[in-house]
Amino acid sequence: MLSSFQGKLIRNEQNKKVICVEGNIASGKTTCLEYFRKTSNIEVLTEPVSKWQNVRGHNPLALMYQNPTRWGITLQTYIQLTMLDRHLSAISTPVRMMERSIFSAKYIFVENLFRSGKMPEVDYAVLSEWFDWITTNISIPVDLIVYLQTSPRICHERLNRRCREEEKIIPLEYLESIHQLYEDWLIKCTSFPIPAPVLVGDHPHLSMSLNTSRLGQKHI
Ligand code: DCP
Repeated sequence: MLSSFQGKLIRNEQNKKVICVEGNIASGKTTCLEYFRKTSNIEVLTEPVSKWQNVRGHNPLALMYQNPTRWGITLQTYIQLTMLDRHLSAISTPVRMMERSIFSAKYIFVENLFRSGKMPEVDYAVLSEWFDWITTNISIPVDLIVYLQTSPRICHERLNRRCREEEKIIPLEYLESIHQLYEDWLIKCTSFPIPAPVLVGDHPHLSMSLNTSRLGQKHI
């Protein structure tokens, strides 16, 4: 249920914790989340990729990969809406784990399209206005970010193995750009605000360290 506090819309779920699992395409987020799906007291929300592949009979995900300059804003506007819907849905258990967030949609994917010259400046400006309005007027609580830090080369191998139709044309360089943006955001803390402490899963060594935003990293 939504209510208002000092003009900002908030969800009344104070005692519930939200964990966002972040990482490159094919970094293993779904596998990680599926592990927790069997655990009671944890609700798991994977990304609504099937919606991005079929909105009223259209496939904006495929269109974006075919022509990012034309369809990037179409896909990212819809992703922003579906992620907001996920963030605001009622939480049924003490802990919610969700795949990615409205923050990485903007700070990683929209940013990548714009910086690589594939998104016109006006599209970037409109998406940024939407994002700023949402995050100014609606409270989107995140308690922890789990970052699956995986080498782009490993992601590329997995991508080729799983053969999702829309993703067949993704080159290694695309995954390297996404990786760099994630590193700048969650490890170097040099690009955008980080909404919660970051737990880093350092693949393939599987060691974990806690990055308390700009306070430095603490090993646990
Ligand atoms: N995508 C995008 N823009 C976003 C979010 C996702 O273009 N803001 C694209 C990237 C992928 C597809 O959507 O082609 C699915 O994204 P994920 O990487 O999140 O899902 P995966 O199933 O690849 O994750 P994993 O293999 O780690 O479970």
